[in-house]
Amino acid sequence: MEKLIITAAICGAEVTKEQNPNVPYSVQEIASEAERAYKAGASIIHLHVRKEDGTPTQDYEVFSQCIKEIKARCPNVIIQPTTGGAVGMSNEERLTPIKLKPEMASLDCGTLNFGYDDIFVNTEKTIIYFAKKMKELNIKPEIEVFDKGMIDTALRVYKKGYLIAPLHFNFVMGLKGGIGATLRDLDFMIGSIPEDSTYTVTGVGQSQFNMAAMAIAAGGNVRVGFEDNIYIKRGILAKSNGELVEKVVAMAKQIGRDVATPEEAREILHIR
Ligand code: KMH
Ligand code: ZN
Repeated sequence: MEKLIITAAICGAEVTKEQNPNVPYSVQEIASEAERAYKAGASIIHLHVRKEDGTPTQDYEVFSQCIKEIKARCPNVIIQPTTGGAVGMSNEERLTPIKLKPEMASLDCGTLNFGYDDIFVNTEKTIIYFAKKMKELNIKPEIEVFDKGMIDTALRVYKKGYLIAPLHFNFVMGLKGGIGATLRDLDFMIGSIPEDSTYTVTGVGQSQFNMAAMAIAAGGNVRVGFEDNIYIKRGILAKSNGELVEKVVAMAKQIGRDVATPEEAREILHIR
């Protein structure tokens, strides 16, 4: 089995300090959380940024400062800025961080009800626009799919020539509005992607570690972090993203799966 790539989604756009005081907002807090996750074994940092008051932003300067600070503290880590941003942002706003030419960026491949009362809009035209820009800048997209139909959309976009194989998917599972978080759902998603693809599994909320266990055993990769889950176990808030990553590393060790360094992750994901 390939080594396990762990992604830490350290901050997200929606989660707040009111929910867990350890959620980072400032550049220094974000960089410290990235460092904790990296030291625990994360090779990819999925990056959202905030204004000082916690409001999500896609501001070029804030991304630039965070990336600089993370690079200084986490040599060689893969930084994957979001192009999803937060619900309601414009396409141009969402695309801002790719101007910094990161190695990777997220590429959301469909529209869905997002939680209880939001709609996260990604038309096929938008997806192609984003994919084209990433291809031009040689940025490896992490194809974010919240449901099976989004895999089909991504494959259509690939067939039109806007994505380069092997594709890398992130199955985001257990979000209200998207696919569930069960073994049957995961098996369906894995069986729906091309054989040469790689994939990461993100279990949202309570399903985070169940889904991580399934992904580790199946040979997939894992994303954890405050963006998706703020608890280390039921009812106990996580002290840091590092603590969440440590738990995944321990789970992998239990079944004898080694964890990839950033350089090994680049090789597995064909990042050139
Ligand atoms: N905040 C969500 C609306 C991504 O990073 O690409 C979108 C999101 C996905 O988090
Ligand atoms: Zn995100």
